[in-house]
Amino acid sequence: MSRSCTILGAPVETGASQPGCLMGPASLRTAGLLPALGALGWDLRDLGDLSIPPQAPRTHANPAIHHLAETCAWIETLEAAAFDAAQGCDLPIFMGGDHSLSAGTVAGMARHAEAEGRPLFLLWLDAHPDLHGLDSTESGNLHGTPVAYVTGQPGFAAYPPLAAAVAPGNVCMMGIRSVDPAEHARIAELGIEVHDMRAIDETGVLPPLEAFLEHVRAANGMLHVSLDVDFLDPGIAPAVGTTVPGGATFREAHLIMEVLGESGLVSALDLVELNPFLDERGRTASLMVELAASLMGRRVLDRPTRSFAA
Ligand code: Z70
Ligand code: MN
Ligand code: MN
Ligand code: MN
Repeated sequence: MSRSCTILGAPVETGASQPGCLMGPASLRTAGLLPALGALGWDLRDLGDLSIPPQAPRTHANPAIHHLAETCAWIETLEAAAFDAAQGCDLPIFMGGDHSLSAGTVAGMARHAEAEGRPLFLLWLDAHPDLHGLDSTESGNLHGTPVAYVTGQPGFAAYPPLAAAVAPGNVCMMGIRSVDPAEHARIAELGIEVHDMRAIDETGVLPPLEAFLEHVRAANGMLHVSLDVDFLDPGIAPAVGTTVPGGATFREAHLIMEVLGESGLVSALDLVELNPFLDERGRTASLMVELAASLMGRRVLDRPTRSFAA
């Protein structure tokens, strides 16, 4: 029996500093995400792109915050859509859209995991930890807040109430290389596992990834993988509003995706922050599709099953 995958587009751009992520789902479709996964034997169901109705503006005590009403509407819509998708398939893929959408998708997956009596783990592949509260964000770009929200941090009274939180100890971040002071303090306070680029340069990606997967497996956990385009080096992935030098290489990123796929532990995938307006002849969209295919089982050669596979 082939495994099932639901594809959902979330054309969210209100959480970012500049427009363009709205076109992300269309660009991933044009780059061939569906045929690539279909060729790998997945039983695909395409639910199209979600939308929210127009919102009346909402203000916040932090005057930097913009598009609060839209962000909250997206979180509510995506939380419900992710919960439903996870009930109905083995592995939903959420095509963004900026990273604020993960506040909804991870929250919905956390509710799904809780209903299944299993813990949810979160692998955050990003240049940024996205750990701001509504009080601490200076840019007001709400794509900088999802990890703080889904781990149940205080200061989110203006966001929809969270049904189930992800334990901070179940979060692993890789590729981090741009951290604001408030985020730095929160990482220390929560003890979140962060493998910054310095650590990856020292050890490579495999040892920390295998240790984390072993932890997920031992807990019979579900794993949500959230891939921000800016995890990748801007030289190979220019289509992102916030380019940060020194990102993951093509080979590091593919290795991570292949090992994740072989683990059999991945329960959901976000593909976020693709801004097609900034792309060069579609190469970032194509790379994101190739990375998704690596996670979903594409291989150059057959390999023996990895020891930690469930
Ligand atoms: C910065 C802020 C961010 C993504 C940029 C950047 C946040 N910490 N997140 N790109 N995905 O504005 O809060
Ligand atoms: Mn499921
Ligand atoms: Mn991000
Ligand atoms: Mn980022």
